[in-house]
Amino acid sequence: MGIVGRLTSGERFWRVITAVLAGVSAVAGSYAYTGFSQSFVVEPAAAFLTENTPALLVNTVLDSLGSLAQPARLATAAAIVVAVVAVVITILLEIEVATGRQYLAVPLTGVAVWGLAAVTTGAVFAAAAAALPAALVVGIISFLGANDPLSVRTARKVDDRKRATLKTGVGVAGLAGVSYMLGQRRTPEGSVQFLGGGTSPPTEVQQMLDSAEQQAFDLPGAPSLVSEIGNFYTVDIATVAPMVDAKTWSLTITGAVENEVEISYDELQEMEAEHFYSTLRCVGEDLNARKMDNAVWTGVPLSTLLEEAGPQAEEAISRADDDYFVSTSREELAESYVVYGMNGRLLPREHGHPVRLMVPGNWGEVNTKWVTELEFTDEPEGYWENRGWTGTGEVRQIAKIWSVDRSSEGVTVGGHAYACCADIDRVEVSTDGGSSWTNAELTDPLGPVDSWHQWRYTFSPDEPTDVIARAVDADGNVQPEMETDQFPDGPSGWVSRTIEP
Ligand SMILES: Nc1nc2c(c(=O)[nH]1)N[C@H]1C(S)=C(S)[C@@H](COP(=O)(O)O)O[C@H]1N2
Ligand SMILES: [Mo]
Repeated sequence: MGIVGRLTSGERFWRVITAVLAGVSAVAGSYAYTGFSQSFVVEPAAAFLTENTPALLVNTVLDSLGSLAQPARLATAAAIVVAVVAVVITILLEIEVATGRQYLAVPLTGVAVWGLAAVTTGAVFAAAAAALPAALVVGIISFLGANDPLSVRTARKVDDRKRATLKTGVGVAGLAGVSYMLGQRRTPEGSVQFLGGGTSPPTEVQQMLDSAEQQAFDLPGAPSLVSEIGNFYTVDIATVAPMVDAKTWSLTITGAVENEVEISYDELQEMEAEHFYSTLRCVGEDLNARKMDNAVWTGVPLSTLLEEAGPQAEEAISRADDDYFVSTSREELAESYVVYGMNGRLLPREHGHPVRLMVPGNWGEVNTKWVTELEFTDEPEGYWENRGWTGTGEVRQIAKIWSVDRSSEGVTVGGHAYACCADIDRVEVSTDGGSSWTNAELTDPLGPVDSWHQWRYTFSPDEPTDVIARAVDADGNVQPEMETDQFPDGPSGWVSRTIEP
């Protein structure tokens, strides 16, 4: 039995290819079943990359990729997942040889891939969609290769393995193609139900979506006036977004209140709801980053519930299923919403399904997702505040430069501008280092307040020119020039970009 546990380099090579094919089929199977959702095995890796890509790389490489940035990130994340799975299966195949038990790697692969997928995505059942194809590929290649690890190997043995692997490779390519099509149909945009259970958004929301679309500028590489659900940024303290069941969910209003209030999802649906545009922006983003988006939200004014509760304190801590918590003033909560709809659909899991808070005008972090409790107290605290941030309260006004487009008329520079409270009055552009300013073209306000605008400016530079943009709000406040980091209360400064002739 001296031969057990040793492989020739040829055999080892084909086993590594087997493992890679199994990795690819794990990703394909998972995508076919989950689409691009939080349960997709690539999603945790993608989320990790999003959170941990150095700002420098995001600003230089990813920004220059424009709309390809997201696919590039996904492709990298998919490659990482395939690599991790392949390494694990390679080890399992070695164990199979070492123990001399043919097909041992098949169940081991199933268990290992299932475990990895379940732990990273939190979706225990969906993880099987990754595990089964991976185990199957390992099994098929072993079977077709009829590779008996106990027998004396010859060149022919390697050939068998090679032929089996190549044949299966063709099958895996086919599986990947079919899975891609299946998964596309299941991506959140397609799978999250419409509000009211119909086959399209409620009429009022549809009108809001249409009117935004009509007013929007076409800015290549930048979102429209309403961000698509799959492209709307997310920021989470948890690697995997919690999965909260609407049936068992409730929101309680506790602490310093006259009456404790508890409301279920069904009760919330019975209440008078409003549809409104509202922009979210993350305090932790880089100045010109993409953590700012806009949607049409559907929810119930919190004031109704607050009247019932009778708060006795000036602040409340909202708490969530992922143990996130943040404080908001009573005044601001009275203007807030308990939201269960986004762009005419049920709130997607990654944005807080079943219910989140929307506190108009405030930094993203106070808009608690998966919210379960509102505790009134005179001792406010927050997850990020405990870590030194002061990211509650009004969002800083900002004009982003997100799009550069060339046409016969010249170069069109454009982007989005947002001021939380007094709305945007104008976006000014300078091409001479800030000595003179010209008004950019600006989209009309979408709603009464709290919604971004798009701006654009076309010119014909004859040398490389720095374009600077700044927002001015309706009270005449000019976006300050002074540059600061995002920590602790959000980035400030003017965004500029060098435009080649
Ligand atoms: N429960 C919970 N709510 C949360 C967060 C979180 O990690 N957990 N992140 C906050 C932050 S920092 C931001 S910027 C917004 C982002 O909302 P979005 O993911 O829907 O874009 O959610 C906020 N609400
Ligand atoms: Mo944030």
